[in-house]
Amino acid sequence: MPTVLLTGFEPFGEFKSNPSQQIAERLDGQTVGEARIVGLTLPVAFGEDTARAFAAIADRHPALVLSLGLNAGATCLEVERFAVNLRAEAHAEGQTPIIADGFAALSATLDAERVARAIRERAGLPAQAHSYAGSYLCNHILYQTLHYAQQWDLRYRAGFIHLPLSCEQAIAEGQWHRPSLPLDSMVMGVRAAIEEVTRG
Ligand code: PCA
Repeated sequence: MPTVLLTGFEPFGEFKSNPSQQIAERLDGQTVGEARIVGLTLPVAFGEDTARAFAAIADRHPALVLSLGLNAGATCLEVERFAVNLRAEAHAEGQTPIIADGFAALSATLDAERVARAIRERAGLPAQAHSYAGSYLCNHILYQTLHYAQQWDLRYRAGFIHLPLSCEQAIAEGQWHRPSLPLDSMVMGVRAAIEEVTRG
């Protein structure tokens, strides 16, 4: 049975929770379609995220590394097409390359359009393919997992889904003026995404 490494992030910035962490924890140990899920929470810190993710990749040999993160303000699930070779610290000016002499952008090794359609049609949730994952930790983990696979000739696929706030979080954290989706629904959306990528 193939393994899917499903990563989420710890809370960061103004947020006290992160739906990506909650979903990775919720699906940890479960079977989705034909795949066994290993859920992993990553720190929102450049270098610490990859240290933890690379150790899990070496240990678990996943067929798919699907990373999740929060994009407060997103109106739907955003399946990222690209990661760019740029990183910006929170509240700092300027951007630097993630990998010196690395490709300017790497394409997620899943079909973002197909995954977004599967989330809409099978989970009944709004989702769209999206250009790229920004220049903070979410972009960093996607770029790094794609680069690591290339560098070591590993055969896993890698992708990223940005999530809106959960409704529960929006209410608990005074964020009700921003768009949100129920956490249970987003769990179904992520399950649909995993099924779509891992089925034959
Ligand atoms: N979202 C941030 C980092 C962690 C997270 O959940 C991002 O979009 O980069």
